[in-house]
Amino acid sequence: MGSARPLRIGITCYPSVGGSGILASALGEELARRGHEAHFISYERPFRLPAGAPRLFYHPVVINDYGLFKYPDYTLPLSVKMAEVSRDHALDVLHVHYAVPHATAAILARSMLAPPHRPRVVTTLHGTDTTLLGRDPGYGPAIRHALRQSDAVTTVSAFLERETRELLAVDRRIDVIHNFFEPRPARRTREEVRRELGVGKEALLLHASNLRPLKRIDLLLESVARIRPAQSFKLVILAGADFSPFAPGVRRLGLSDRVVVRENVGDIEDYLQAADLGLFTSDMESFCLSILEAMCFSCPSVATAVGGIPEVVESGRSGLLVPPGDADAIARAVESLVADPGRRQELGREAHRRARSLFSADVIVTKYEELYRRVCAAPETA
Ligand code: GMT
Repeated sequence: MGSARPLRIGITCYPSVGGSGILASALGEELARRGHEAHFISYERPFRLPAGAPRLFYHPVVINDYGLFKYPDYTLPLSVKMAEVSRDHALDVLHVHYAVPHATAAILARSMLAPPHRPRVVTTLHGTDTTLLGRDPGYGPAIRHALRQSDAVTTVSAFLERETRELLAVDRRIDVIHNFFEPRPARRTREEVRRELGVGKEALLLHASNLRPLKRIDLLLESVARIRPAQSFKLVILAGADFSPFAPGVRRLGLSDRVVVRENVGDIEDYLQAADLGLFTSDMESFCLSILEAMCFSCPSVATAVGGIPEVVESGRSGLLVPPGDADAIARAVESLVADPGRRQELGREAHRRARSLFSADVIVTKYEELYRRVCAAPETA
């Protein structure tokens, strides 16, 4: 950063378990560590945000429930809080993660302020804000407007940049800044965690997600049910949502002694370091942060070749990619690595090297800092 003055960045994200919130929290933490101020503005404190860290602040958005409204409104109180924090803390930038409704709220907040108090607005698209909501006629025009009005727009993969241009007809500069992950030290040993999960000599497969339909938990279970020998693995599912709707599927497929579920785990590092292989069966991912989290622990993944995943994993070098929706292909790829620990380790070593060289805080946070400085030096977007 040299001798440039520290920046004051407002960050808005979904604070619950989910890749965009995890990324935004980690970014704020790293910015504060580098001497900047990071002000989180959201309805809850992001769950991985450390308490008491210097230069890291949280400003809650209070939502009142008025009887007149059938649906509670978040966008307006969020924009008012964004304007208030921007003015009171002289924010340079409002950086919003996930366009809906955060980008719209930020544009509104900026227009509420007199010119000297106006922050620049940076919008980071994470995935379904383009690929799902961008197609929705009830959202698309508002997203397109907010992207045009933002001072900078970033996407977490080149795939998502292309999708955004195509689906939202956005003709402006978009910076691709991939996700990063900086693991925290595990709190327990690998052996302790494997003991907790009841894993002996079997290979430990790991899946982590919020279980939404596009994660294809049905396909995940169907695929592991086809792995032979059936006793060669256990699968731990780190569920960021209630797993009970999938429990009948586990029983029906005879997987009750193969699948262990842990819901809403904060210390994912404990499990990541204990795993041998990640397994991700999504129909769509703009990036798939969970794959990167595993790579940081030298754990390669078998994953579907969709969206931005091929930017994260080079198939055959740092993991194995398989066609989407193909339970047999997934099972065969997993079997090949369960049976060959040497090959697994080779892929794991390359996965770790790739994670550190392309997707570390050092590389990625520096890109965000450069972007902030660029938009601050440029004239305001009208
Ligand atoms: O866009 C979403 O579905 C939500 C978002 C989240 O909060 O989990 O996920 C997206 O952002 C992550 C972080 O950038 C990416 O790793 C995920 O691939 C992406 N999800 C999809 O594209 C479906």
